[in-house]
Amino acid sequence: MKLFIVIFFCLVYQLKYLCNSVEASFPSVLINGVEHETFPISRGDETRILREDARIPKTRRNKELPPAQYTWGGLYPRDTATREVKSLDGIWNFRLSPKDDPDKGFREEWYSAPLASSGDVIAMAVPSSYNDVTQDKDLRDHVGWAWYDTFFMTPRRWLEDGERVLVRLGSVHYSCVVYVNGVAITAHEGGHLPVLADVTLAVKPADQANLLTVAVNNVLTNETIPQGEIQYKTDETMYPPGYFIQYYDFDFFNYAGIHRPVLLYSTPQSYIDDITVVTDATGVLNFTIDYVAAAGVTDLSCSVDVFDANMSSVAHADACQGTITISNPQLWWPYLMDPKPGYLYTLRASIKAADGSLVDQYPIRVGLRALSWGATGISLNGKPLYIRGCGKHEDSDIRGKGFDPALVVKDFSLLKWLGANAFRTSHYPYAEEIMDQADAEGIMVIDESPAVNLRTFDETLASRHSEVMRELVRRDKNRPAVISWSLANEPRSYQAAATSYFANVSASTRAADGTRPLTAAINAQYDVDLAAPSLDVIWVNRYYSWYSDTGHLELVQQQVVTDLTRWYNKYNKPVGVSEYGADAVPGLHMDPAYTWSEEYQMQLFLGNFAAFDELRGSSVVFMGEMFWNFADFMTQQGTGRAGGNKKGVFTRSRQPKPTSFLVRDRYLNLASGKQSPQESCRWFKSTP
Ligand code: BDP
Repeated sequence: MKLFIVIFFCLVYQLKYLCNSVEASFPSVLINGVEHETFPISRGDETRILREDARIPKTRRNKELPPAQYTWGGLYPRDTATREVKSLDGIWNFRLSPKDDPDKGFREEWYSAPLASSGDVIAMAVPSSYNDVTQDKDLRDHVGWAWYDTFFMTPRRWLEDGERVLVRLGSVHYSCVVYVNGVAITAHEGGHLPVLADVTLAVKPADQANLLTVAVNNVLTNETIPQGEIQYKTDETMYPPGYFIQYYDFDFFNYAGIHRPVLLYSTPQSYIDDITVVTDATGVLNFTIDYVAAAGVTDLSCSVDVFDANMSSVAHADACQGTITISNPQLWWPYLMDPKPGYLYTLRASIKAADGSLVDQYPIRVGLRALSWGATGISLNGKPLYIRGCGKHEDSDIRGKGFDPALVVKDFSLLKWLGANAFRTSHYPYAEEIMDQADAEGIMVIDESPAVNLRTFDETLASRHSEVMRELVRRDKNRPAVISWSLANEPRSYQAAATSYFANVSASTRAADGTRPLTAAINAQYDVDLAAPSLDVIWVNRYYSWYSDTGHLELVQQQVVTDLTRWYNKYNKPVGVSEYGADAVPGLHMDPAYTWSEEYQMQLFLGNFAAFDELRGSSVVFMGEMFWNFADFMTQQGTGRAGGNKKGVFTRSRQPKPTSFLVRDRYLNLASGKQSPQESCRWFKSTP
């Protein structure tokens, strides 16, 4: 009874709290030619807005910026015969703009001189999220603008040779303005995808240092992807004046900052802008080289050389677009599907001047493989695929979402230890360095957009979403590991507007790349979801015995089988489970299994395994299983989260929970086909 009363009061309190939070609506501003809700900085009833010229200072208004820079991060910077790369990673200077005065840095022009000259700075690691690197709660929970700066030198030979000079930030979350020597060079919206700034005209002579300033804003609104909302707490009896929070309902911490490497690099004035490769499983490789010719340059020509893994030349063509055939092709195979998984050729594209001299050269790694899908499932090189994988996060202690090569190596090592052949980039595009590793290790990727937990659907959001998909496709289109584009995770796809929304985003994504099936990780029920008709294959997130029928592990098998069979019968498209799982606090043991214990997590996995085996033996085209999650990860604070989400089969520091051994046993058996997966794990099942 006491408990009941407590719960009742909690509910009443919660309702009141929700009613107090109003969704303010703000005038919009133009950022990069796109209308945006402005960042609210005061109470809902006396809203001030960031002026357009506060975002993009007068010195360089957005209308002067070349539009291509907003959507194309360019080819990944690599050292080649014609290009050079310098890392700008390290420890930069950093300052937050006060939460209640977010435009201070713009008003006071913090970008016009070193940050240290306009106030106090702290040291900040780049790349890293800024949230967890100090003991400061305000920094961890900051909402609004943060400022970074550092100095760089431009190598003399780049300037003497008249090279283009570029700065590329692998990802900045969420939106940013990049300045060099006080001039706003570019702005980008959206974390998880690269930001490219052509700084050729802004850099100083080689013997003078250049100031690179990056202003970063982590605010999410209903028009950003992912969505969020600034909520004002207007009851001044309960909240200080002007109090607001950043609301978001996705289940991972909204880490912010410069998350991926920052690279300074050069290219010639005429340069290779993009390369597109489409292969099959017979050694045929179609290629297109897009280049940009410098003013006045007319007669450039292209050639392509293909090298095997030992860098021996295996094919050559003189064309900007065409087909080459590689004899005795070594195909790209996923891990445990071939003794040499992840075999990569190198395709080196060159552009040459009329006299035959080399102008620009750029290599990409290419895997020869053919992907097909249809009513019977997904096949690679003519062999049916069964996906054994998981959802992941870019997440670790201290760094948050900051790129860390040691973590990448560890995670691939663990994925292979598990016997996994795939992961989904839940819930946003991962670093290119991670994707490179997936290509090289033969780990397939379902490449997901940042559209996590979409709450509303309209044309503005659909066009932004399509733009993000085009950016993602352009970045990852040549990767053999990418076997599918995931448009979204758990959209509210039961809303009527979801039908045209997903038809629209699917059509534009298919137009960008028709060589991979489209999907989404759906949590709506099969009879109300409106996204699936626009998808090629259907993945669903299902938490039986965790978020529904909690504690009733005996129901898992039946419920998963019933649910997936319904989806399949309705659409006759391949179906799979993209998420299932249970939180387990490392070291918490309770037998018989009880929620949050390691035993409960294990039993829940076993129930799902049994369901998957039943589905595999049925008429359902069941394409695979992906547990949630690879490792424990940080979330926003909440009563349902104990120091973050604990659904990892590894801890956040990548140590195994017992469930990881069950997965390993199953995945290795599935891969080898030696022992039926039903037979494996028998020793653990509570009912013999
Ligand atoms: C799913 C979400 C995922 C969450 C997971 C959970 O897709 O982001 O972390 O639930 O609750 O619905 O653990």
